This record gives sequence, structure tokens and C-alpha cells, in this order.
Amino acid sequence: MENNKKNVVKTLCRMCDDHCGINVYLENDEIVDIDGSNHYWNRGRICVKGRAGVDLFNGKDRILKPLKKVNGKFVEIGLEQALNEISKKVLKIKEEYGARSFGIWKGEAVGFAQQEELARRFIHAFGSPNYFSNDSQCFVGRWIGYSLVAGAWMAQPDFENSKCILLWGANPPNAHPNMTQYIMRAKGKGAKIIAIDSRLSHIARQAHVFAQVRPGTDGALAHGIMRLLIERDGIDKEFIRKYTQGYDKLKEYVKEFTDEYVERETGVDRNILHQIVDFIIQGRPHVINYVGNGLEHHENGINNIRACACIDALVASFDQKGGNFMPEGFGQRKLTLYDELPLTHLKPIGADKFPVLYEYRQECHTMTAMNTILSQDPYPLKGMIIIGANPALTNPNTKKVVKALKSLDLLVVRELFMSETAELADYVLPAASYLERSEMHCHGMHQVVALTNRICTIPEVQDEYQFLHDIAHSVGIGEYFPWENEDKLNEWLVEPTDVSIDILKQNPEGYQYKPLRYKKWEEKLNNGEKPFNTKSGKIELYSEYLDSLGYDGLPVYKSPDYIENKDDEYPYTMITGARKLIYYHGRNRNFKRFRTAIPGPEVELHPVDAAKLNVKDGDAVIITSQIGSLEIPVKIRHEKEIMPGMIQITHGWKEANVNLITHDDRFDPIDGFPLMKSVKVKIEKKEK
Ligand SMILES: Nc1nc2c(c(=O)[nH]1)N[C@H]1C(S)=C(S)[C@@H](COP(=O)(O)OP(=O)(O)OC[C@H]3O[C@@H](n4cnc5c(=O)[nH]c(N)nc54)[C@H](O)[C@@H]3O)O[C@H]1N2
Ligand SMILES: Nc1nc2c(c(=O)[nH]1)N[C@H]1C(S)=C(S)[C@@H](COP(=O)(O)OP(=O)(O)OC[C@H]3O[C@@H](n4cnc5c(=O)[nH]c(N)nc54)[C@H](O)[C@@H]3O)O[C@H]1N2
Ligand code: SF4
Ligand SMILES: [Mo]
Repeated sequence: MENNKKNVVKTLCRMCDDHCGINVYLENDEIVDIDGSNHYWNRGRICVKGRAGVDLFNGKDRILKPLKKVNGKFVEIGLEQALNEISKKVLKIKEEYGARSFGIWKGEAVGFAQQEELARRFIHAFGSPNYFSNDSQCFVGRWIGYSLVAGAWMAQPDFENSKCILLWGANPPNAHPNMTQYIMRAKGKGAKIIAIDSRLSHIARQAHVFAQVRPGTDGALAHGIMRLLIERDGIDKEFIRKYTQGYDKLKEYVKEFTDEYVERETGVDRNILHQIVDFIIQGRPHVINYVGNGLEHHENGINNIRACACIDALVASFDQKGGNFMPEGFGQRKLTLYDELPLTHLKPIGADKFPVLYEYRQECHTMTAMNTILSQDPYPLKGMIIIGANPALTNPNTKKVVKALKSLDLLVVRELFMSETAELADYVLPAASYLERSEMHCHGMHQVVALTNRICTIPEVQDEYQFLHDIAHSVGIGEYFPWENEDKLNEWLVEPTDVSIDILKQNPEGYQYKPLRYKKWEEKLNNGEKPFNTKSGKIELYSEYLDSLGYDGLPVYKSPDYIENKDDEYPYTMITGARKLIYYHGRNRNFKRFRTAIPGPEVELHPVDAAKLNVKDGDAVIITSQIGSLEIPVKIRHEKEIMPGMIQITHGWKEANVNLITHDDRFDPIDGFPLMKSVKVKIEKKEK
């Protein structure tokens, strides 16, 4: 795999969150190429985005100097001046309004690992509970859904050894290219692949079964599957008796999900439902229900995800070889301060409305934050540091996001490029990319840890640690950032583990910190420990905790609004965010080679709808929801790819930003996720 150019440095890619092992090739200190290293996870392969790390590093449009907005225009200033001015303004907000009026927001580009923990540490040390992130529109729904049922979310199950893989609203070939290797290897060994998607996605094309569900109806399908598993005695009764609670209630509830009802509600033919159940029974317990982003962004998302997790429970696939493996942690020190400084008395934004989101993730609600900034209710929110996020493109209701962020007394954005959010800032600080940081990363599937290699440093371009360290020392919380730099911090982090920094340096392609062990629940029960990390220690098919908060204890299915309350004014149903391989949310549009491949935004439309609207490829349409309107060109899909009456728009385009029309006022009641899918819209042809 490695080519023969000279200086090669091994590190991990961070062009997406998969952290594949890479070789970075240098010639005269310039990065000239990147390819895949023999890391446990990717075994020599990388995707096109990984290679485009060269474009990112060498980008001519990279921000390399601190920028300050003066009279509406950015001017370059020195780093020291920028840090001094920012610190003074941060302190002024604290004096005038209190520490909680300042917040921090980390985005996908630096989460979810060390940089996330540093941001959380900084804001709590400062005295504010207001930590925000992209995650509360990202994996947090899946995390909470699975944690409520089984005490953990399995991001990287044991695909390779599986006999039956159900992919619910997930499309790994685009979103996690190297994960697809594992799924295809399992297929090669006889595993059955089942894709449950509203569109004929890339993975659906390679699946044995494709269940084309209407958006937001996955819960009905999951309950139908459970009913049949129970009726056909395809469940593990011994496991259920010993390790779960609420089975009798669930058994009674799923009876409602007859073949007729499931077919009518989800649009999935009953023969397909029965075929799925056959494959689960044949494969159990080596079964994986893997849930993607497609089940989030709905008003019934969490319960639909809980229902998927209940299937795993009925066939006892948790922590099995070839099942939903539950990795053990590396045991490094934690950076967050929730035990030491919980700050809940300061009313974290949104924690009252979405207590489950706060309790499970200790993060605040970004949509409520926009309202708080604009209304100052229940208290003023006046300043924000945004790190590696672009909410002006990625959060729902863009108009409101822009208005809110613009109205802050202080907005600091740490960026590589001039993003739509950076445009709104008072200060834009140049940030170190992943090639200029050294941080630890763990891969759950193999229980492997690796330390990334700082390839180089650029003057005046700080990594996140150095920036937070410097501000912390100027605003009086330096004691929480005692380490001189991130290397020293890394030494402190690994101290309690059996793995030294030297071992990590000797193993840039990953070091397995613990051998894999399956069925740890059995061992725990025998040792008198809680077998699962839930409130009760058992798998919770029924959640007394949710019941105590006034939610349904069972993962009760609710029909999406577009089905329940059909609206003649908004007859179409929109889903958003289906990933394209080369683009990453708002990123990579500035890489020429990618722009050539996919030049611009488009709305995916069924041919029948295109005929009704009298539009052809490339024609512009106006799409309107209850939030706003958007003009976008049409792309007519094959009739099998998308359902009539349904449209798909991928987010991240400033030219036609779909978040202008997504909801920041309708949420999943449990985790507070916004309605970015199952959105009711109307479509009109734009007359020339
Ligand atoms: N190239 C690239 N890779 C990425 C990202 C990126 O932007 N670009 N983003 C990263 C991030 S942060 C995330 S969270 C992950 C997401 O990764 P995935 O969860 O795999 O997300 P998608 O690839 O969008 O696949 C979601 C699928 O759900 C389908 N879908 C939509 N609504 C429904 C529904 O109601 N039910 C069902 N069953 N299916 C539905 C869509 O058609 C789509 O095929 O991807 C990560 N990887
Ligand atoms: N409509 C709709 N909206 C969605 C989604 C959807 O499916 N539909 N998906 C949601 C999901 S799952 C997610 S995760 C969010 C993502 O939301 P964001 O995190 O806001 O998304 P990005 O566009 O990836 O923003 C990352 C920014 O960080 C910058 N950056 C890159 N590398 C670095 C670095 O090393 N350091 C720093 N400081 N900055 C860096 C990039 O230039 C980019 O502007 O979007 C959400 N928005
Ligand atoms: S999948 Fe591609 S972009 Fe993501 S870490 Fe691997 S090589 Fe990088
Ligand atoms: Mo995400």
C-alpha cells in the first residue's frame, strides 16, 4: 500500500469521524500525498476524502492569521492581541451577566473525543453549564435510544462475524466507507444483509432484502418484527427472563402490529416483513441491528430506535460475537468536570425541557439556545466560542440561527476556512487541522487506541488545547489547564492505564488495549454486578425512568405528523441529509476535484412527481415548509430509488441550504432532536 516516496509519517485521518490509519508523505516539508496504513480499522484502505486531506492542508483559502471584524469587515491582527481582546470581552460578559451567559459549541470537525472533552472542561471551569454541540442532531439520538434499553450505544458492532445485519436508516458506503468492508466480508461468509431505508441507497442495492419504509415509520416495522419473532418462538426466553425487564408489557403491546397494519403504515410488503424475520431467526444471536442517522431527526425518533434495540434484546444479540458488541473502555483519565462542578443549579439551557438529553449527555439544546439569545429568557446568553462547527449551515431554521449568532456581544469562531458561521463572528481564529494536532483516539470494534502524530505546526495557528489553555490562563481558570501543551496532557491522560505514551508512539497503527471478550453480562451476573449499565442493571424493554418523567415506558410507536395530519397545503414529505461520499456536511465544497464530481445542490424527486410538476432535470423549484422557502434545481430519480410524494435534499450547500426550511420548533420529546426529516412541504415550479 505504501508508496516509495521518502518521509512518511503515520497518523489517523480526521476527514471524517472514522479515524482511519494513514501514511502522510512529505517532500521538502510539504504534504504531497496521503494513503491508507495498515491500521486495525481500515487495513490499508482510505476513501477519496481521506486522500483529499492534502487539499485541506494545502488549501489556498485556509485562514492562517487571526481576523477581527472592524466596521463589518475582517482585518488581520496578531495572535496575542486577539487572545487579549477575547479574554477581556469574555470577562466583561461574566462581570455583567454572570458566567452562564457564556457558552461553548464544538462541532463535528473536532468531536467526539479529546477536543470535545476539552471544550466541556473549559466551560465548566469557567462556571457556565452551557456546552453545546452538533451531537444533539447527530449520534446522540442513537446513543440515548440504545442507552435507555441496553446501557450503551454500539457504534461499531462486530459486523464481520455476523450472520444477519439490519441497517436501519444507515448508508455505510457513503457515510462510513471502511465499515462497508466489514459488512461485505460478512456477506461473503453468508451473512444476510437487510437494508431498511426510505430510498434505494447504496447499501440497499447490495442487500438481500430492501425494505423501503415511509419516513419515520421504522418503529412500526420493528414492532411488527418483534410480534412475529414472539409468535414464531424465535426469541431467547432464558436470556429475556434473566436479563430483561418489561417483556410481558412489550409482548402485549406488539400484538397491535399486525401484518396488515405494518404494511399500511410503513409501505413494506408483508412478504418482506416475514423474510426479515426468517433471516433474524436463522442468524440469532449473531444479529446486528445497526441504526443510522435516518431514524433521528423525526418526532418519534427515540422510540423507533428503542424498538430496534428491543429486537437485539429479544434475540440476545448484545455483546455476542457477530452481534452488537459492547466494547470495554481504555481507562484513560477523563477531562470533563461534571462530578466536580456539575453546575446544574445554573439552569443549563434546555435541560428543563429535555431532561433526558441533559442527564444522558450533559449537553444543552442548541435550538433552545437560539431562542434564549434572542429573548434573553430565562437569562441572557451573550457570548459563544464555536470550534469546528458551522451551525449557520447545519442547524435547523438558518434564518433564526444567523439572527441569533449575529446578535451576540461576542462570537469567536475557530476555523480552517471562512465558513458561513465564521462570517458572523467578531473574531475568527485560525485552527490547527488534524494534521497539526496530537490526540488520542479509541476504536471500539477492536479495542484499539492510537495517538495521532502532529505532522507540523504553523505559526499563529493554535491547536484547540493551546487556545483553551491560553484563554483559561487569562480569565482566571488556569489551574484547570496546567499542562504546557497537548503532549503533556496526553501523558497525564494515559497515566492510570497500562499503556504508556512510548507504547502509543511505537504503535501508530493502533495498540489493542484489551483483548476482546464477549457476553460480559454473563460474567457480571455471576459476580453479583449489574449485567447492563442501565438504571435497573437489566435490559429495559420498559423504562420506569421514562415513565417517571411522564413519557411512555414502552417504545410506543407514533405515526409521523405527515401521515396523522395530512395537509393539502403541504402534500410532499421531505427527508434531508442523505450523505454524499465526497462532501461532509458543509465541508469540502472548496476542493476543486470534488466540485467537478458533484457541482451543486439538488432535490431528489420521483418521476411521477416530476411529471405532475412539469419539471425536468435542472429546472428550479421552490420548496416551502412552515419554516421558510428554498429555491433548488431538480434531479429526477429512478422510480425505484425514491417513493412518490417524497423528496430528499442533502444539507451543507450554501447555494441552497435545506436548513432554511427545517424545523427548530418541532422536536422528538425525549431527546429534543429537531424535525429535519418527515417535514411537510409544498413544491412549485419556478417560472423563468
Ligand atoms: N461522506 C460523508 N460521510 C459522513 C457524513 C457526511 O456528511 N458525509 N456525516 C457523518 C455523520 S456526522 C453522521 S451522523 C453519519 C450518518 O451516517 P448514516 O447514518 O449512515 O447516514 P446517511 O448516509 O445519511 O444514511 C441515512 C439513510 O437514512 C435514510 N432515511 C432517511 N429517513 C429515513 C427514515 O425515516 N427511515 C429509514 N429507515 N431511513 C431513512 C436515507 O435515505 C439515508 O440513506 O455519517 C457520517 N459520515
Ligand atoms: N438538514 C440536515 N441538517 C443536518 C443533518 C442532516 O442530516 N440534515 N445532519 C446533522 C449532523 S448528523 C451533524 S453531525 C451536523 C454537523 O454540523 P457541523 O459540525 O456544524 O458541520 P460541519 O459542516 O462539518 O462543520 C465543521 C466545521 O469545522 C471546520 N473544521 C474542519 N476541521 C477543523 C479543525 O480541525 N478544527 C477546527 N476548529 N475547525 C475545523 C470546517 O471547515 C467546518 O466549517 O449537521 C447536522 N445538520
Ligand atoms: S473513511 Fe475516509 S475520510 Fe473517513 S477517516 Fe477513513 S479515509 Fe478519512
Ligand atoms: Mo452527525
